[in-house]
Amino acid sequence: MTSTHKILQAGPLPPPLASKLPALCPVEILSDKPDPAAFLQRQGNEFTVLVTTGTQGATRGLIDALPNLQAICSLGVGYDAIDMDAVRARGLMLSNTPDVLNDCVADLAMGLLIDAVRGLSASDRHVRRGDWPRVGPTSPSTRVSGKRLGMLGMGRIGQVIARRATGFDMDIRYHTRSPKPQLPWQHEPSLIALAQWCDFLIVACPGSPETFHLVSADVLKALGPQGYLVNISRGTVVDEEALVAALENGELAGAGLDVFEHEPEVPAALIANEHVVLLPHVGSATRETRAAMCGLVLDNIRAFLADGRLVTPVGP
Ligand code: 8YV
Repeated sequence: MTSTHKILQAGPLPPPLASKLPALCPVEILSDKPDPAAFLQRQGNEFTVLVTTGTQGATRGLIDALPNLQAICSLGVGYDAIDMDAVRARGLMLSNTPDVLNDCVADLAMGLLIDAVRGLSASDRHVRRGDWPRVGPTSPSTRVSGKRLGMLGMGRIGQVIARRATGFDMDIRYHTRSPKPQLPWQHEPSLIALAQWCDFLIVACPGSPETFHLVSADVLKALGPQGYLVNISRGTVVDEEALVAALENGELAGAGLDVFEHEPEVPAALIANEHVVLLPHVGSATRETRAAMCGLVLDNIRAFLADGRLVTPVGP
């Protein structure tokens, strides 16, 4: 390992990762600096590696402030918060943490679906409020097994969700830009048609300018008053204002959301809605998966420091 490298850690990282960085090469933590902008101006040219997360990201401003940057190693599979134009323009290497989180994110998607459709969290609140002995159990909910599942996105995580849904005897179709003929599920070229067909729509596509607000007011209308939306990908894929309106107008039955357009801010109208299950972006947040993600970030940094390559590079 060469001593010419220096890591800039953008912000807080899980301890299994943060604690191991200093053994690799010198590290500075940007978010700990009293005046991060002044720090970057003074010392930005010292850093060759930026370690960040899918949610912390890396703005063009940050990348521009690091003139000797060579590699960005990010914790998380999604890299929509990293300015890809700046990455390409500078010819930077970028790694993410794919695959190791597929199972836990898929588990959470099924959990959100069952919770929203069967009203688990709402029923839990009912019992805790003491309503059971006073007014009886909650009203019957909606069946999950055997229903029609529409998948928006059918990448690595989407395929694991679809396999889980197969175990619930669901009929599955998916919408992606191009069909994946090797998969056993039917491709639907129109998202509106998919939403019209399905009972439940699960969003599992990456966040990007191309997927921004793909789940529009029209898509929600097509999903309809008996339909449920689940989002475990990025809040930006769903027009959140349209979602709030659809839920309030009874144009949608409910939703299970792990991600939000302006997270960690969650609209008050969603918080007040009994038909919505809200989670604080915890899809990959199990000890086992976070350990695997941290391990993969470390593997990428080690490989880069040793011979200038990444283990899980993003892009060509
Ligand atoms: C992480 C994620 O919570 O992998 C992703 O894209 O959104 C999550 O697994 C996040 O990246 C860590 O900050």
